[in-house]
Amino acid sequence: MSNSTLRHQLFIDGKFVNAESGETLATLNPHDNSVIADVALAGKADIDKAVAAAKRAFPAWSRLSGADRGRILLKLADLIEANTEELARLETMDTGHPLRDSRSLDVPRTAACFRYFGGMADKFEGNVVPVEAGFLNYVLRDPLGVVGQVVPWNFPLMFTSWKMAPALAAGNCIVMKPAEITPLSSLKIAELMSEAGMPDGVVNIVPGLGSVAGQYLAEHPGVAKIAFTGSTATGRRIVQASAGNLKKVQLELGGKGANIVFDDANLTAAINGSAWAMFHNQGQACIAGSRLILSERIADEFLEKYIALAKSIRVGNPMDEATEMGPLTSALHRDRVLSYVDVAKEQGGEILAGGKAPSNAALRDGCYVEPTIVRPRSYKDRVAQEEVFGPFVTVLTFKDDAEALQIANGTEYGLGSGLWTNNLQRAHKVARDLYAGMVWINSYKRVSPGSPFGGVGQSGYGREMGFDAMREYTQARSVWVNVDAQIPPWYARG
Ligand code: TAP
Repeated sequence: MSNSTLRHQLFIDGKFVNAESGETLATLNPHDNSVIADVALAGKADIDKAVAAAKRAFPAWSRLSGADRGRILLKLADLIEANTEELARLETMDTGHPLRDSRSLDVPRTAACFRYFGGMADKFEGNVVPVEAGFLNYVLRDPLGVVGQVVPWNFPLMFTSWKMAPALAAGNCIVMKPAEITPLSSLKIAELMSEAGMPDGVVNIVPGLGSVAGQYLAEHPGVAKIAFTGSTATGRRIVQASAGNLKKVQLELGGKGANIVFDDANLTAAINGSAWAMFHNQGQACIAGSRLILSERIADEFLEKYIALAKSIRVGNPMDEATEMGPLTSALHRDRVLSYVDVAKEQGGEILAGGKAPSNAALRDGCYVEPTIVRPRSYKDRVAQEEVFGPFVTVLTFKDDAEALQIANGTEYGLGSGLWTNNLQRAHKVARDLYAGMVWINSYKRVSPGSPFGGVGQSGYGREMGFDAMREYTQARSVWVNVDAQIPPWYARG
C-alpha cells in the first residue's frame, strides 16, 4: 500500500481537512517503529467544527426512514468486504495485529456489525402501553442527537463499527475520536462511508490527543452522549467531564477475565481455548482470559501442555502470513506490560514462561513481548488484580467450586469470564454466580453483533451490540392521546 493513498486528515462535514492548528502526529508501525504517516491532530476548534457539522446534519438524518439509513449501512458493509485486503493491511500496519487475524476476524466482524445494524434500522420499534381506558399511549424511541465516541487502540477498526453502527441506525450523528496511535482504519471507513452515500456531517472523525480532543468532546455542551471504550481511569475522567451538560455516558472499560478450568473439562479444548483467550491480539483485549484458574487436580497436566503451546506460538512480523502473535501496539505499552514482570517478582511470583522481549534480532526494533505465564502467590497480588493488557496470564489453583468462584469474583472488574466443564449443572450454576457481564462456557471471547457486550463494576456500564445498543442510542418519548376518555372536570365550575 502506498502511503500516498492513506487517509491522514480529519474527516469533518464529508471532507478530509487539516487541523485548524496545522498540527500532526506520526503514527508508527509497531513492528519496527517506523513512521507510517503524519496524521492531523484535532484541537478544540476542530471538535467545535465537527460538532457543528453533526448538529446541522441531524434533522435530516434522524427523519430519514430507518430503511433508508439501513441501506447506507448495508452498502458500507459490502464496501468493507470489497476492501478487505486494504483494510486488513492497514489495521495490521497500524496496530500489529497478525494479518491472518485482521483478515479473518477484524474486517469480517466490522462488516458484520454494520450489516446487522443496517438490518436493524427499520426493525427497532417503539411500543404501545396499555394505560387507562379512553387513552392511547405510545412510546417512540428517539435518537439522542450528536453523540461523541472515543475509541481505543486495541481493535480500532472493529470498535469503530461497534460504536458507529447502532448510533447511526438509530438516527444519531457522530463525532468520533480514534486513539491517536491507531487512526488509520477509521479514516478509511470515513472514505467508504462517503462512497456508500452517507450524507455530509452525519459522521465526523477527529484523531487527536485523548487529553485534549477526547476530553473536550466529553465536556462539549453540544454533545448529547459520550460513549467510551478504554481504561477505567480515563472512564472516570469522562464521567466527570460529562457533568457540565449532564450528557448520557456509556462506558466499556477494563477487565481481568477469569477463565476457570474444572477437573471434568475436555482438557485439549480447554488448553487451546485458554491460549486463544489470552494470547489473541497479544492479550490486548478487555475480555482477555488473563486469570487462568485451574482445579488443582488437573493443574500440573494442564500447565505442562499450556506452557508448551504458549512457547510454540509464532511471534513475528504481523505482515507474515505465518505469524500468530505480533507486536504490542506501542513501545510505551510494551514497557508498561514488561514492568509487570518485576511487579510479579517483587511479590514473590514465579515466571513460568516468557517475561521478556523475544531474542530474534529481526524483531529487535519492534514492540514485541513473549507469551508470558506467571504464577502469583495469591489472587490478591497486583498482577492478579490489575489489567496488564498484554500477553501476560496469571495462573492460580483451587480446591473446590466455592474457591474457584471466590478467586474469579475477587477483583473490582466484571467484564468477561469463562469456564470449562462437562458437568451441565456446574456450568450453569457457576455462570450464574460469576460477577461478569459476559460468560462463556466451554469457549472464550465469542462476540456477535446480536449479543449484548459490556460489564459490571469497574468494567463500566451500558451495553454494546444487539437491541441493547439501540436502546443505549435512543430515548423514550411517551405520547398520550385522548381517544374517547371522559374526564370529569377537576374544578367543578366554568
Ligand atoms: P485510555 O487512556 O483509556 O485510552 C483510550 C482512549 O481514550 C484513547 O482514544 C485515548 O486517546 C482516549 N483518552 C485518553 N484520555 C482521555 C480523556 N481525558 N478524555 C477523553 N478521552 C481520552 O487507555 P491507554 O492509556 O491507551 O491504555 C492504558 C490502559 O487502558 C491499558 O493498558 C489497558 O489496561 C486499558 N485499555 C483498555 C481498553 C479496553 S478495550 N477496555 C482499551 C485500551 C486500553 P489517546 O490514545 O489519544 O490518548
